[in-house]
Amino acid sequence: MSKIAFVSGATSGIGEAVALKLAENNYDLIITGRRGDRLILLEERIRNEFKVEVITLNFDVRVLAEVQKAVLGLPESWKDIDLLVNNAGLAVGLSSIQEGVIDDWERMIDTNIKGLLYLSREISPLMVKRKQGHIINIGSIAGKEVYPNGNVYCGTKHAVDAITKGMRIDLVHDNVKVTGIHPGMVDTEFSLVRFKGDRQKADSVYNDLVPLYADDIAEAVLFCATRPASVNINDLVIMPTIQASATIVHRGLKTNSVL
Ligand code: NDP
Ligand code: 8X3
Repeated sequence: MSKIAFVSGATSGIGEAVALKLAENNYDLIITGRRGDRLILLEERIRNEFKVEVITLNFDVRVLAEVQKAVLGLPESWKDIDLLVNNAGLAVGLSSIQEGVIDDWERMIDTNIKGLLYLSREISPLMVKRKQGHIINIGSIAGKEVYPNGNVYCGTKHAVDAITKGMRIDLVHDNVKVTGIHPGMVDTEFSLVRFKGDRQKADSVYNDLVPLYADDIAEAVLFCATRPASVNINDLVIMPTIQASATIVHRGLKTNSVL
């Protein structure tokens, strides 16, 4: 029987790559996000390329009632979720604390912390009931270090790191694994979202370097999800080779690009 994975934020970037990777490896999938048109396209692609079942759930992780309705409304057999990948998240803006935009802060806190909590609150009891399951939280190097003007985004990802550790303690007696994966720079729509659609600014983040690609993180998710029952990967920090820390990046010609 196929395992069931629930992937939040599957409409682009890391979440989309994770969904495709898991489908390729025979997981049935629940894919979620706000952009319904993209969910439908991904659903079609997965159905065409892989012989697995797919359900799409179109909701905003910031809205508790929507999260509850989405999970509660799943067909009973789909509630046996084996793997939850808490991936939906974003950075909005890059400014000092004294010039910060309150609405940007709220979007990050509501999505990265509260959204992850809402989904975990709804899905972890289903795992506890079955005494099996695995939650993988996508944190960030920004949850391990802090960088200039990253204040609130870094705060939300530090919270994800702490919540991940707390979840592991709470769920250990019920045989539910909890893993944190913390990437450095990944070339996705992340910077386009952070810079509010400014393509030039977003592209400049990945200029002259070889970043991580979403598929690199998807590989790591698959690795963590497929360890033996007796093994859990607690924490993974994954960086592009050219990035030594949140702020130290070697920029040079893109000689290794796989694109
Ligand atoms: P993308 O912008 O490509 O993808 C973000 C995903 O999150 C989209 O599918 C988006 O879907 C979803 N999402 C955002 N807000 C909401 C919301 N309110 N409700 C539901 N879904 C939402 O970025 P990445 O793939 O890079 O980001 C994925 C995760 O990886 C994030 O948690 C990010 O913080 C983390 N990360 C990214 C890094 C990077 O360098 N790219 C590095 C380290 C961590 P939609 O808009 O359709 O709702
Ligand atoms: C995304 C990576 O370095 O922009 O989490 O914070 S970074």
